[in-house]
Parts: sequence; structure tokens; C-alpha cells
Amino acid sequence: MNPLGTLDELPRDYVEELTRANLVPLWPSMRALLPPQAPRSATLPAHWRWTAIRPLLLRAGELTPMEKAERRVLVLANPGRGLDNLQASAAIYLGMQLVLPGETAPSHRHTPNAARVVVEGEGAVTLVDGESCAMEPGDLILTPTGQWHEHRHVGRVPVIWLDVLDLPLMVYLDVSYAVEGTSQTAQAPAYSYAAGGLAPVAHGRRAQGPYPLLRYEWRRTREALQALASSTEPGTPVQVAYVNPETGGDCLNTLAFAALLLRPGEEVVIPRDSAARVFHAVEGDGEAQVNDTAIAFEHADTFCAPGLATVRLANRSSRAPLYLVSADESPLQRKLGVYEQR
Ligand code: 1HN
Repeated sequence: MNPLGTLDELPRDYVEELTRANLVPLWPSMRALLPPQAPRSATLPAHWRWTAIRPLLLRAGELTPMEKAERRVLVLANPGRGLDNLQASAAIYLGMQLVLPGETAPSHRHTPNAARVVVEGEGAVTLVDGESCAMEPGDLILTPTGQWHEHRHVGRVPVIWLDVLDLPLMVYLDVSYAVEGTSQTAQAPAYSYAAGGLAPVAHGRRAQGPYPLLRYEWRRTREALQALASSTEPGTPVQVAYVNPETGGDCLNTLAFAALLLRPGEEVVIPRDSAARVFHAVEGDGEAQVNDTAIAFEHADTFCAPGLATVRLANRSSRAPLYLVSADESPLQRKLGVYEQR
């Protein structure tokens, strides 16, 4: 590939004249914008330890009351993208949120899509467009774009969860904003998806609307993985996708969520694809190899892999299973026609 001309090679007065006219020559930036063969990602393999986050988050609970925070969150920022940019990857934001007993995080809605993976505690609920979603460890709870949501906590111990949002994407597109609301009236879910393969019918109708299921109970996800494990060859990832139960499609428009089980001693390779991916250890400890970076992770740790990374995961325990939840950018990339497996 030919080396292209640089800015320094151009006469100073010419460059100044361009600048005055708000013009920029393309060729000095061409190779950076379109690197040969594969994208260059600023996203680094990164690891956020629960043992580091938890005490700092509880300290935030002492330092900053809810009224001063609205959402009491420590953001898991990828150093490769600049900590101030609050990004785990190009499109994924991650934050660890704390709600103390008796606290309420007020109702609002916003354009970014969000999902939460509960890490610790009990007694909190998230209300999503009025639907009351209990929060138990490992549960995945969706708050899709535009839906009202607030968090209430009537339990006795702190509740902590991992927020996963497509916030960086929405900010990039200049479409990110929020609207404040008033406290919602709690309702039970209109439809209950109690068993796989069965779609509930109420008053002769299947569920309407794009998000029929908002809470994916960990208990059921775990059972599904265990059932799948019995028919999956060792070394083949035991994995389920969190889907919209009416369409079978991704549960959110932009990000895909999955749960994985690694049996004791098992090691798996994640198929190499263009989607950046984050992992959270719901139960168990393990090791990840993300390109050249080795990550020894423990229960409730979170880590990320850039798009096109080589990712190997291992459960080093000879007795305990390892359960992970992942989120990735594949739905977004598919819609843009740029998703690749290599
Ligand atoms: C948000 O609305 C929540 O509702 C959590 O719990 C984290 C990060 C950025 C923007 C909005 C929540 C958020 C957020």
C-alpha cells in the first residue's frame, strides 16, 4: 500500500488557508480512518475486580446521598478509550450501581437502552413502565429505550448491580437525553413467560409491543444452562442467548446478551467476531486469555474483549461450575451490515 502524503509536506500558507475555510485534506488521515484489513480499536482488554469496586462503592454510599447522585454509580471505564469517556467499548457503557435500604432512585426515561445484572443483595425492585421487576442476584433486567424506570429498595442490605448501556453510541449519534418523571404505580407483569417454548395468551392475544419480557430470572437461566450442558460436548461453550420470547430476536436492539456455563476444568474458545464483548462472572472464578492479556477473574468481576480479539475462557476449578453473563455489540453491527466472524 502506497505511503500517503502528510500535512507537514504541504506549504504552511496552504494549510492555513484551508483551515480558515474549514477545509481539511483527507489523504494525511486516510490510513488511520481506513486501516488495512482490520479495524484498529482503542478498546483494550480490561479487568475490573469486584474486590476493588465493592468497598469503593459502599464508600460512595456514605459520601454521596441519593439526592446528590440520582444514580449512585462507579463507571467501569476502559483505559484504552480514556477514563473520562466512560466507555467499556465503542458502544458499551458499564457501571456498578448501589442502592441502600430505604432509598429510591427516581423515575426517568432516556434514549439509551439499559440492562442490569444484579450482583448482590435482595429486596430491591426496578419499575419499568410500571412493571415491577424483582432484583435477585444474577437476574437480567431490561430497561429499553424510552421506557420509564426507577429503582426502589425496601430490603435490609445494600443492593448492587451492573448497568450495561449503549450510552456511548447514543452520545456519539447526538441522540442521548433523559426526561424526569413522577413515581410509577407498580403493576405485576401482564404476561408471564414461565416455561421455554410456551408463549402466554391473555384475552385471546399474544403479547404486543417490542419488549414482552423485562426480567430474566437467574434461577431459570441457570437451569437452562444445566439442562443444555447434559447434551453439549466438553469444550463446546454451553451458552444461551437472552431473546425476545415472541420474536426469537435479540432482547435489545443494539446489544446482545448471553449466559455461559463452563463446567469444572473446562476451557472454551469464543468464536472470533467483530463485536466487542464484556463478561461478568455471576458464579465461580476463572481465567480469560484475551489476545495477549491473561485475566484471572473471580466471582462478580467484569472484563472486556475488543472486537476481533481471540478469547479463551477457562474454569480452573475442579469442582465448581463457572457462570458468566456477556453483552456484545453484534445486533448493532448486524444492522449496519458490518458484523463479521473470522
Ligand atoms: C441510568 O438511567 C441508570 O436508571 C443507570 O439506573 C446508569 C448511566 C448513564 C445514563 C443513565 C439507571 C446510567 C443511567
